[in-house]
Amino acid sequence: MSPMNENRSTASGGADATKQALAWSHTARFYTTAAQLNQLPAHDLAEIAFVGRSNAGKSTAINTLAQRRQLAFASKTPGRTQHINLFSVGPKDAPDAIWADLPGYGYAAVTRSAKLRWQQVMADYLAVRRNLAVVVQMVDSRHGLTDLDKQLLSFVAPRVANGAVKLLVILTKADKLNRKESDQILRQTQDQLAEMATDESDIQIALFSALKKQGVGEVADILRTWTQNCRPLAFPDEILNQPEAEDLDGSDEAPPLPAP
Ligand SMILES: Nc1nc2c(ncn2[C@@H]2O[C@H](COP(=O)(O)OP(=O)(O)O)[C@@H](O)[C@H]2O)c(=O)[nH]1
Ligand SMILES: [Mg+2]
Repeated sequence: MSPMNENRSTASGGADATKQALAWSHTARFYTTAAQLNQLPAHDLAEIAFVGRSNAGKSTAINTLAQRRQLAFASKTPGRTQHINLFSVGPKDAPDAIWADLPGYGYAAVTRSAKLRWQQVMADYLAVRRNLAVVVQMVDSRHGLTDLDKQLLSFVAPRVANGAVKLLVILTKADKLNRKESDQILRQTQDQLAEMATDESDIQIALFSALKKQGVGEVADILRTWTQNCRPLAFPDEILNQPEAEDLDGSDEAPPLPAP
């Protein structure tokens, strides 16, 4: 774990906390899927959004965190999934968080119009989804933050700066790096994210390997701790008073959805 700001809440740490955090993340189960923002269900839970370039290892990381083989579909054809998939986490009768798996980005074969649509969906979601409490950005540790990753971060930067949204950057596939390379990418990413840091912000970076099960407990612990701590922060007045994202197709009726 690599906190950007020492005086903010960090994961609780310790073997017991890690065990509890992994038990918590293991409860993740499919909730619903939405083709567009206006289909996302209204709920009162903190939402943790997983974002990343296609092929960054997002689906694999979500499955590894949940300790489930196929919770998030690890696609062999990157760029195909444009839906937002929601998972509920916590006790069956009283979930305490929603994980949102957002569409991967940066797949070369996607058309320009599809790219523009993606940009609009992501910008709307990250800027105004009122439940959004945490953004988890998956970044391939061999490449570090790309221009597209930085563009995506810019959509949510104001809410990270005022502390309404916490940011965890996961450097994936860490098994592909040696110690020196890991240290280097960690430091480089830290320097880049320092530009977003304020007194209110909560930004962390974790090295992660699904293959070696590195960073799994640590990430689960950070997310669980943030879920427990961030609820009042997730709903500051200015966010509550903001309208939900613009409808993309003109209809404002969301279809009825099953309970989480
Ligand atoms: N070596 C290694 N490969 C990984 C790891 N995580 C994912 N991958 C591979 O990276 C590719 C993309 O993974 P996927 O989860 O589908 O990426 P997504 O497009 O971001 O959802 C797949 O071939 C995975 O097997 C990891 O921790 N280590
Ligand atoms: Mg995927």
